[in-house]
Amino acid sequence: MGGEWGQSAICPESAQEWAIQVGQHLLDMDLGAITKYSALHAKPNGLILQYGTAGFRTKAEHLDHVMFRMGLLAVLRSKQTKSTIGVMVTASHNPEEDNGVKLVDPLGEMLAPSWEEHATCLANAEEQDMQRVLIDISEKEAVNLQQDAFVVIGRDTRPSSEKLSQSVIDGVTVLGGQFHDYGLLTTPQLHYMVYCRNTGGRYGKATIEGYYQKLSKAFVELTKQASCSGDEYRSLKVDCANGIGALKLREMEHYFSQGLSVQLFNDGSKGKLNHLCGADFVKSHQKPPQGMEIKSNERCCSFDGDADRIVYYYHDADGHFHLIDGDKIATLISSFLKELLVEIGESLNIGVVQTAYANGSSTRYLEEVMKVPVYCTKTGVKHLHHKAQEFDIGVYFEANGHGTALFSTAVEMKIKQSAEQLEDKKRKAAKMLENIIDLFNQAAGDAISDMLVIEAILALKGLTVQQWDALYTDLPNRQLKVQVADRRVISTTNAERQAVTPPGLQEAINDLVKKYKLSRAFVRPSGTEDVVRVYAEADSQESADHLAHEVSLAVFQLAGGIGERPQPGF
Ligand code: NG1
Ligand code: ZN
Repeated sequence: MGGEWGQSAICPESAQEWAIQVGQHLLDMDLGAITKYSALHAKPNGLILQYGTAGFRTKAEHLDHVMFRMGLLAVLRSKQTKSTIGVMVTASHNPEEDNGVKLVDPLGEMLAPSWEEHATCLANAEEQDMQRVLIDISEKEAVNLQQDAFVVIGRDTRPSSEKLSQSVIDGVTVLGGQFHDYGLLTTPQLHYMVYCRNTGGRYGKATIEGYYQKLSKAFVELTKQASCSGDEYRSLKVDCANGIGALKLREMEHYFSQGLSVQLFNDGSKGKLNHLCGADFVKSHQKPPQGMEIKSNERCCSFDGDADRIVYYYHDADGHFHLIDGDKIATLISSFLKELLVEIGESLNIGVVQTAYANGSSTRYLEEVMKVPVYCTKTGVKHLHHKAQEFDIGVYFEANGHGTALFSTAVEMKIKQSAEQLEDKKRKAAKMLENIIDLFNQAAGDAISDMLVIEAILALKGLTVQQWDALYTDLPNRQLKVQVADRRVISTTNAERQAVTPPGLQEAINDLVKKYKLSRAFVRPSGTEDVVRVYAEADSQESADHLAHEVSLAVFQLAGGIGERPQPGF
């Protein structure tokens, strides 16, 4: 920490007196130091932010105080859980000028909901209320302030990230926490580190080398068993969104090169982060990224800016673009896992978890053809992750390509035993499953890990990208955004598939949906942007587009639209 002491808004001595009245143990926080350092990371006047679906996200220049305060909060959470807590500085697929921060809980999971509220409270506290809010949180959560705290920090490649992660470190140190700064990491790598550290190394080594080795070993073992070889299965074009994924994939590629050769595009050497490239661009525009030349039937994929999402795509012989999104990834993975279980002779329960954005065809295919139960949760990976934990094997994916598979401890042990005890074919299948389990990042959706899982499955099954795509045909769909004065006027139920307020909106949507075949539509306030999202699907692209437009108009009229009325055409 450097620089001059700033002018503090509250006199440290009087704050100290007040704290003594509140409770003796509070003296364990150096309130004077907090006030002084906090003033060096002052909150801009009037700025209100909310800990949303993926932490805080906004323009980077507004985030210095939030970073400092999340450093403080991470220490309290670490003391409370007696575990290592992670702090990731990233704004994922948002434009380069934005940034964000999220906390990672002990098992690599997203922060617990009650602490999300504390995060919002702390981030919005005026300078003079900071101490009171910290004390409040400590009391509510019965934090033992004498407990040691350890925080690990990672950041993406945004120009603003290094300085902002230094502000997190300032927050950690002022509350007496210890830390390890991993520097540049993908978001899922930070989740992995947290998970490793809190499970005594059983999950893996908490180093970047440990991550590369664990995943690559499993991948190479798997692909050795693939009977199909040749370039078709062994090369892949990867659009890295000009982000951290490029750096980490480049570091890692020599570990797995005997199983797969990757060609990197948008590797950050020229273009801007997430600009006209990356998984979010490809999924929402349903077209290939700029900066990548695609020959027909070549297998390609895109990561997002912090490499926790992945989508695949290809051009067919007629030059048509085909997107393979998170739903089809979940289908490939769950089908493969189910087949392996049948081969091993184990009847374990597999469930697939999706959100309302999952294409209707994928849900139908999983339920009716694959006979796999499917569950729908609210948007945001924490909801999917928790639901997936209820199964022996839970596969979860958002349509946008964020997802992974979770295996219960009992399953992991059972499969390990089977791999040692069973004979021949069954043993081979159990070994395969053992390696697949190691290849997944069970702490969070991970573009690198998912890419290797998918590549291994395609090689083992001898599937081309077209054959994979042909599992089912997506229903045409359209996603739109509507600007409203206050998006909180929209509340939803039934995993966000129905609007409860404002009055009349759901009825209007129901009437519109009735006009089209195989149709479905829903609206919800975004958790990461100040917009209302509209989703529609129908039997043709034209119908999906019309329906989405009509629903947007209904939102605009009934939920306080601002600016220009939504126009047809995209
Ligand atoms: P919001 O802005 O709440 O729709 C978006 C994605 C989520 C999730 C978060 C976090 C869609 C429709 N929404 O959330 O799935 O990935 O960002 O990054 O894709
Ligand atoms: Zn991301």
